[in-house]
Amino acid sequence: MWPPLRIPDDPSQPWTDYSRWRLHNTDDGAHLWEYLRTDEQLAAWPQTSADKYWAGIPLNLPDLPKPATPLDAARNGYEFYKHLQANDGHWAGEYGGPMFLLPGFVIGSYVTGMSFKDEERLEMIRYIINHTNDDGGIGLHIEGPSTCFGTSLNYIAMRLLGLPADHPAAVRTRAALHKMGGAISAPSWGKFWMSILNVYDWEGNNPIPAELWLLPDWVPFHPSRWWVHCRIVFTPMSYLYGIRFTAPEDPLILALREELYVQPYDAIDWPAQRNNVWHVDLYQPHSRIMDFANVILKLVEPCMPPPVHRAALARVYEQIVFEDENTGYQTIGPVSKMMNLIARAHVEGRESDAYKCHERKRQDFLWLGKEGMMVTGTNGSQLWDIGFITQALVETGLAREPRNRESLVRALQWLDQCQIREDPPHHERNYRHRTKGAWPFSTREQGFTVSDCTGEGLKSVLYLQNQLDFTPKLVSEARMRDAVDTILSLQNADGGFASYELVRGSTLMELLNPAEVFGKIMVEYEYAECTTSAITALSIFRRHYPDYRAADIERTIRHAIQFMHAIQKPEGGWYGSWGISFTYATMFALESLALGGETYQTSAAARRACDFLVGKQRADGGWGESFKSCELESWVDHEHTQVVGTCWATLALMYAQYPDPTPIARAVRLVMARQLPDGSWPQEAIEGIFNNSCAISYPNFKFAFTIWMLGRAHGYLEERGALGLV
Ligand code: LAN
Repeated sequence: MWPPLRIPDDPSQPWTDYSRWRLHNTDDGAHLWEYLRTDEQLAAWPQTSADKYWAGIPLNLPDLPKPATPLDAARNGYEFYKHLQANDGHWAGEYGGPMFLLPGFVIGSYVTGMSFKDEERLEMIRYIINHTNDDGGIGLHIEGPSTCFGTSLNYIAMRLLGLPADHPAAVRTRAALHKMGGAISAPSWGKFWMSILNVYDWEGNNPIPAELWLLPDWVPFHPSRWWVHCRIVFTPMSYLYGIRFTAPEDPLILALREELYVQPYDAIDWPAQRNNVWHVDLYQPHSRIMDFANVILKLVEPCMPPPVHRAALARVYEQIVFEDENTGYQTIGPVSKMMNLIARAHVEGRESDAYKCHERKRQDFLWLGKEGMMVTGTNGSQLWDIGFITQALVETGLAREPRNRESLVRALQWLDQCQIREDPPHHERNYRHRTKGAWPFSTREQGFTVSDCTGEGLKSVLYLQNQLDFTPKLVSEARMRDAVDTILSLQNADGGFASYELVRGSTLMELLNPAEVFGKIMVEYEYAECTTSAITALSIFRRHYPDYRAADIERTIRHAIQFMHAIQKPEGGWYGSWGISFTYATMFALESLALGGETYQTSAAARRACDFLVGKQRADGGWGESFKSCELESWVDHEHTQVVGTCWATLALMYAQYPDPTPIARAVRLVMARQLPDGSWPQEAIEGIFNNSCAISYPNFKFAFTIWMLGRAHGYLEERGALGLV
């Protein structure tokens, strides 16, 4: 148990001294929030504008001249955004949203004997309280309705972190949990974490068989064929299930057993809970095959010869070590990180190097926001954010303005160090796709190829190096070719691109999706966004380097465009899986089609897409789409118009050279009207999504896409003599 904390009263105000928090960016772009305890430290390390911005401390910048044109507004936007650029050239940013990550961090730390600083504990509790819904429960993500998953795990997290059971916030959340019938009906990942903590019996879990890793690789449902996130989470899960890891009882664990349920702990019929999931949590119910497989697996489990089980655990453990070593101990994301840590601490002990490396890397996922401290979806979205803003600046012409040049050179330096130069150390044996030449989503150390991050990284470098005359040429042509080779290696047979790897298994595998709360997690799928990024990156690359693998590039682009045509929805839009949703993907799709010569005038598909978007424009000139579009895979309006969504839709229309400037001018007016006098835009609704159901924040989008849209709209309207419409 961690030492008691003194809990302040009002969670709407910081519980620590926010003037003492600093964001430390390491050389390779990792984000570490530090709390300065001494006055000497404070004097030596002043708070930057970025520290203040993300912590919600007003920057008190002077008002900028009122913009007369869209380009002025874009320029003001970048004047503000430059204040947030780190010295090393990238833009840090909050990457929160999911509410199931922090509890894993807390439980994993608790059971392995790692603590947090008191300031971190206080701000984590405050974060949870601030993201508690009015009914006392907590959702899958910050904008979602209360679920048993969110409520039970965050209740546990608050209690472990030091919130007393009789604190009003604990009382309220416990009451909400009891209204759902208690923690028994948490979905499988909730059951898993609670079993680790010894507050849920392992008998209440469906089997998680490590033995699957003993099957030969060619078996269609071998774990190496699963979506990389699913595989990397399943691996340590199967290990910890296989050894039935259970934290030793202590008074807090015993108290939680009383608090989490409406019936006495010992009276719970655990096997009867395996398929018991609270209805709000259930996004993807089990298939019959899944239920049947679970019954069979449960029957054969006791018959498994111990040497086979031991061999399976040894094989799984090897994969865990490979993953840790390939990623500098952060693993692909925060869920697997804590599971790997528990396994490594169990086998190698608390004095081991693995334990210490894991402890150090835990910090990369803790982010201080204005509502408290959260755990982020990855160790940041560094590459993704720098990719969009740099392309926006070059396309709008702002990059060439002398006031912005230095900032762009720094951005290029950051992009240069972020490219991955080699394949991972454990490449084949860890079933990894090549990484040489790729750009990752966050940092080079995290080290996973993502198809569209490679596309955006390459495009940014091409824009900065080949389209501007004042930048150093840091990324050699050979390294750009490596990136192209990686992109080309990622096209699937029907022309589409998936997220991290080639599609390795059948979509029928989704019938075995055990997670209940997420859709589309079992195998890779091809995505509109990933496919378009490959098309645009390759198209721009060949403009500058027409000789390199010209035939391969031509074939790949053509095939990818065919794929985009095939997945266009009958209504005209494209479904977006990572941003919300049709507005997001349709923007990328129309950009790609335009690069292949398809615009409103020349292509029925582009026309249909534009008409679809124009049909969704609201009376105020903007667009607003809800994350529910992603759950339902069909358009759902947001209650409010959204600046970021408006920019996506407007960019889409401009890519397609929509002939009537009126909708574009109306959108520009709306986005300009929402700009604050210091050049920034206020945060609106959440922008991103994953696995159909979980929203995730991209707060830097409100700078990149506004600047991009306004700057391009200026040129578009000017060309058509329509600037006067704004
Ligand atoms: C991300 C974030 C980035 C995102 C894009 C680059 C935007 C996308 O175009 C490709 C897929 C990718 C890389 C992606 C995949 C899934 C992630 C890693 C996330 C949405 C961030 C968090 C999420 C991860 C799965 C969260 C942990 C949850 C599990 C179900 C394991």
